[in-house]
Amino acid sequence: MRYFEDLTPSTGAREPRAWLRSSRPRICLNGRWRFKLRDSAPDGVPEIGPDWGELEVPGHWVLQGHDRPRYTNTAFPFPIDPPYAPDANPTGDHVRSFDLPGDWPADGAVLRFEGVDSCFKVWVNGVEAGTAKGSRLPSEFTVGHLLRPGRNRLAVRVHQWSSGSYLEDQDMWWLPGIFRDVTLLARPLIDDVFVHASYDHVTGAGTLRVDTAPDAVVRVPELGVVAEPGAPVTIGAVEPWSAELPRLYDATVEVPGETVELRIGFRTVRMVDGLFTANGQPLFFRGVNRHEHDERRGRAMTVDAMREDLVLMKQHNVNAVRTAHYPPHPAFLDLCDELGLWVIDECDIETHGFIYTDWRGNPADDPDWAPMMLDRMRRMVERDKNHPSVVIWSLANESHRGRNFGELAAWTRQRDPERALFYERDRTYEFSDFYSLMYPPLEDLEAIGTRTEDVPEETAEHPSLEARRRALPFVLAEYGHAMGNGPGGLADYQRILERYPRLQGGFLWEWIDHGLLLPGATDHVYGGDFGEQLHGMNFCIDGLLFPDRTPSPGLTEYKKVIEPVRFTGPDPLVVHNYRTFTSLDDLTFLWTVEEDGVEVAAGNLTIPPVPPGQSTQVATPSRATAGPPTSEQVLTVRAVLAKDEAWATAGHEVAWAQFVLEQPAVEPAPVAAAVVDRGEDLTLGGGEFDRRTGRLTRLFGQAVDGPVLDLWRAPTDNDNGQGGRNGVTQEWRAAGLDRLLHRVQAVEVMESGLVVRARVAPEGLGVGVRTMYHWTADADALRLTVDVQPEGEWGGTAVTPRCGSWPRVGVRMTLPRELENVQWYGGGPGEAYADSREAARVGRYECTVDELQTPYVVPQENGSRIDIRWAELTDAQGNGLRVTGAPHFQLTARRWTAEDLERARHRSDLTPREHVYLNLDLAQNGLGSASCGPPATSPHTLEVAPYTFTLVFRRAEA
Ligand code: IPT
Repeated sequence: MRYFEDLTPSTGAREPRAWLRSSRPRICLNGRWRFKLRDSAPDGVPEIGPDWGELEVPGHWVLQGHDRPRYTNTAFPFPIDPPYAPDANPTGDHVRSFDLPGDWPADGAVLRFEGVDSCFKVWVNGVEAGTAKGSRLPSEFTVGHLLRPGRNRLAVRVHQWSSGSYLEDQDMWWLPGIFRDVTLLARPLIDDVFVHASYDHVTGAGTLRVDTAPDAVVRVPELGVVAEPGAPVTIGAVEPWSAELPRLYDATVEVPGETVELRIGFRTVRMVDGLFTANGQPLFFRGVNRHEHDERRGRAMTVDAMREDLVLMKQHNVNAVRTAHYPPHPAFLDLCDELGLWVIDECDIETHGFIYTDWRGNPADDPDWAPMMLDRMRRMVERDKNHPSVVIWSLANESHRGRNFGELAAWTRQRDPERALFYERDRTYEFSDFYSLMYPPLEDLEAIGTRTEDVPEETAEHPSLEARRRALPFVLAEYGHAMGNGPGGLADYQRILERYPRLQGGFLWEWIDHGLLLPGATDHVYGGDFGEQLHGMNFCIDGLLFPDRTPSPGLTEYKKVIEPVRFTGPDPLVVHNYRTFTSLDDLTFLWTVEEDGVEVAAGNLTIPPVPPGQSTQVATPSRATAGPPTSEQVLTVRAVLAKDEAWATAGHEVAWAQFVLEQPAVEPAPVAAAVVDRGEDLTLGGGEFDRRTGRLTRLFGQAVDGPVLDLWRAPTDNDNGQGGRNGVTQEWRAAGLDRLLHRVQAVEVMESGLVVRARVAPEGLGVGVRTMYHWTADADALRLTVDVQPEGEWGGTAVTPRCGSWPRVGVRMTLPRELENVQWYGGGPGEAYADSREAARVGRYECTVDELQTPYVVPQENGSRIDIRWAELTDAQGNGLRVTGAPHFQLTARRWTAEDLERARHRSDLTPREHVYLNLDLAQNGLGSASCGPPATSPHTLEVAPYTFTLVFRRAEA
């Protein structure tokens, strides 16, 4: 059997050990390598030929012009024929030379690969040094005896498919290559270091034990520690490490000829009474699942991009990361130690594609595969064992049940009893310290919180396993599928997560969109863009960041929902500290009072010390007004950083809240002006109407068309559901909402104004909406009240399904393209929807129509602003229209129609038309998370029901 298909994890590789910063000489072998791609695995030693090109290492050849990247979600892009690879097995030969300096130590050398996808063989000066599998894990080979003075030649043959691929079916692009660093190290004298640094939260003492070379000296200068390996040292008082206060102590481990530099964090994690604790306190994860992704470099991440990820997480109140679904580049964990995040480090194991054999042959349950799996667990634990940020080892993702996990768990518990274990997919949770699920509906989460959840089938007949499972704390491994526009419902999840102690938080799916920008391209690609038959479409475009790392509205919403400081009020105004370990001393509290969005008073709030978990009452700032309120008065309170932190500068906002202090009296109805009948058209106040259609043709001098009732929106990924399941789009289309026609029944000139009666209904069906547009006017305002009455069989018939909700209820109209500047007073600055609106704060905003668009990789409904009191659309001279709502309305404006948006598959498919298309909505349906989870639920759904709303149009003038 060929080495890339056998079940040997590696040949010639050294024992796994910690990732260390050593003073021993090293040579970085990243850079330009010679490269040749073959379509199947060749024999013999790679030899550079005239047809060889060059390749950047670390990198993926498929992102550098050779072959193509491939995306599947669960399906293996090769037959399920373990452990074999198809003959068509893209194989990249990489060759480079390097010079050994004259002073290179003569006592040996180690060649280290941080990550090669998926299997490789390495030669030094034409002699084989070894082979390895395990893409996201390091491999080291002893090569001193193969080196020669001066010029040396290194050759690496990388096979895209191997037996290892059956363990690497994560939902992501298949990206072969040497994608992490390659280094030549002088033979380590300190082979390994295992730091055990615990913290006693009762006494405040730290205990340090460092297992390493017997002749080494361990030093922690700041603590005056000079210790021997293996001997525990107690330090009377240390500052503990936590994600909130990531205190690190510099340390060294020294032998003659080598110094290893470490950063030690003292912390103790433990299960106490069924809860996962650190330093004596139960933890609560406000987490994200993070894949390594760069729009151009794939998983060949730069340290800058890693830091950017973590800075953005910290800035958005995220305190935990699950390294979905493999160990990250080791530098990432260093940064987690430094910046402060709790980490679930996940092993590079996922056998998801075996769902298509109904799990027949699943490696996780086949003892022949145990060595390959255990090898991966060992390489992760040994590499990452010195990071205080890593508090939980995850055995794998989505690999069903399997006895091999018993072996992984047993080995890990013995090797590192100081951390917890996690595995979500085995419903007995036999090998996990946590109960966990993905994407449960709210009711299920509530039941888990109260320990009243159903007994899983798998433990039904095993009372002791079931009792164990039921006593476990719960962590949401994945929820809130951020595909396209969404997720919705985060505030609802958070409310339940925070209510029950058993629920220790969760990890949103997922951090970043996996959209790729290929060389020369301007639009991101996803599955199917190369005409592949088998692909996962845009299912991995489901991040809180766009592919270029710009935060999406979903991340802004998450930041608000998980704020570590909360305010309730306005009277009494109470500040709550939701942190676990730290007070609020690092924050400054500010307030403003605005009248109709204009600041009229501001100041600082003085807050007494608030210990973690506590709250305090403060005086409500206000600005007294005499007489009945004539404007809306809003109090905003904010908590901002008092000084610079490693991840943000002073003034960075951590938390905020708003309270409406006063509401103005309702605007009186305008004195009725009379309709002027001019035959073909009618005039009422500032409006000119087409007599036949009852639609406006001019509005305060602007050429317009509409408004007409609109119920449709370009479906979002979450509207569509997963493979048609849970989605609402199907129901909406079945009810014909995507093909509504209008029939004007009457245009009636009344004393009170103009009444247009219409029926809006889909082709082919009997359902419809009786719509009445009632127009009245006075000298400067034109007022429209829209009355909507569903009629017919919305509840379904024997042959048509029920339609329970509408995408939107509102009106649509077209405006001149020049009205491209938007100003509004209401929710902002970003988009918001019924179940994703926590981050929208009331204020005055302005931007262009183009800036209103949220650039989802796959075009879909986006950009809606919520709670709008008034909005203006004006041209460059400041002339245009002003709209006021009663009640508040939602607004979208774009240069294309909802239908254009719906048809587009990529952003470049959207071409601006000659008009601005304006939607003024009473409401839209919530977003939900049904692309992989539950749909929007009441009260965020827009029921099929009668509705009435009013819009007032005025002239906007410069
Ligand atoms: C879950 C996977 O763990 C994750 O990798 C991703 O595919 C996610 O779904 C959807 O984007 S598995 C699913 C069966 C819940």
